[in-house]
Amino acid sequence: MRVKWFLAGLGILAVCVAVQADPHNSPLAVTVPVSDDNGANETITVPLTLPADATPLDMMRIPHGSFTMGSPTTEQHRDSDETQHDVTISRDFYIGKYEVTNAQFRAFRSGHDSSIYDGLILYEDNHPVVYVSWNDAVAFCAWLTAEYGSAYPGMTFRLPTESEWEYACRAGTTARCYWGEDPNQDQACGYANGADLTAKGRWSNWTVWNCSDGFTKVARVGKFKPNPFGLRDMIGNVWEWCNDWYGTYPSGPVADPIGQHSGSHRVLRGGSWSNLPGYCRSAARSFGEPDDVSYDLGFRVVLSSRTP
Ligand SMILES: [Ca+2]
Ligand SMILES: [Ca+2]
Repeated sequence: MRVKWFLAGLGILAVCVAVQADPHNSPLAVTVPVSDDNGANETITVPLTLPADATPLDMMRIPHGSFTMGSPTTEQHRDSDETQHDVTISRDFYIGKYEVTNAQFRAFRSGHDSSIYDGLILYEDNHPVVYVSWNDAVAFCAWLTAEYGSAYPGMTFRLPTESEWEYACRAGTTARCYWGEDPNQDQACGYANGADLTAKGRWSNWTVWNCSDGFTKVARVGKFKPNPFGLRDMIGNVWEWCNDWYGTYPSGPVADPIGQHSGSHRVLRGGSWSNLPGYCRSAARSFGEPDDVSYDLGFRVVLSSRTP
């Protein structure tokens, strides 16, 4: 099922139907704790066997804390599923500095092909991997844990929860995007690869930002300025699968939420190079079925002592 991640050129939203189960707000299971009072900005590199010049699988330590998830009702391009609520992330965790790349994913599944879009190749080593389903992303995380997990006792690789993703994306910011409100959509191009004037040069009917980011299609990961945590491409480039089933947010404060108990669609975050600019926001939500694949759906991984 195609959902909210369609081309900038369509200019309309599909009707989204998702199972709306009761919110599940109970604390997560705890395994071996991570020190919670230091180590912020620490980076570890998972020692994948990669081609020369391939971007490493760097993981950045994100300090625990609290934030307001969702968007205010006044936010430009807001959707109704972004109800604001306070979230506590109670433990530090690591998250990929970059989106998972083709080379990294091919260390797991050597034949993976991220294909082409309108004649433009998407399969370079340092392009973000695409044409990966939620199931594929979960399989990659399980493989990482099996192959490399012994180096990180008590922790496993997995997809971020939706709240971890937004906490990491915002990095303490509260505006529409981590570079600011950007009401005229002319500041984004240094920070994110979105649908921009470069892309409009090829697809003239697209709705785009009022700036040129230099990339018609996916960019190699890490080409844009980081957010305040040092993470790249959280907004834009490719949508990122999260662990959660999609559903309605809780209305009150929660700690370490993990989304719905069950559902039919998994959460996608961050917007993409081909998306309507309104989806390239910290609070914007989308979703897809667990076996959906597309030219702009990818992911990044978390290393954590918590198991959602
Ligand atoms: Ca672009
Ligand atoms: Ca992204």
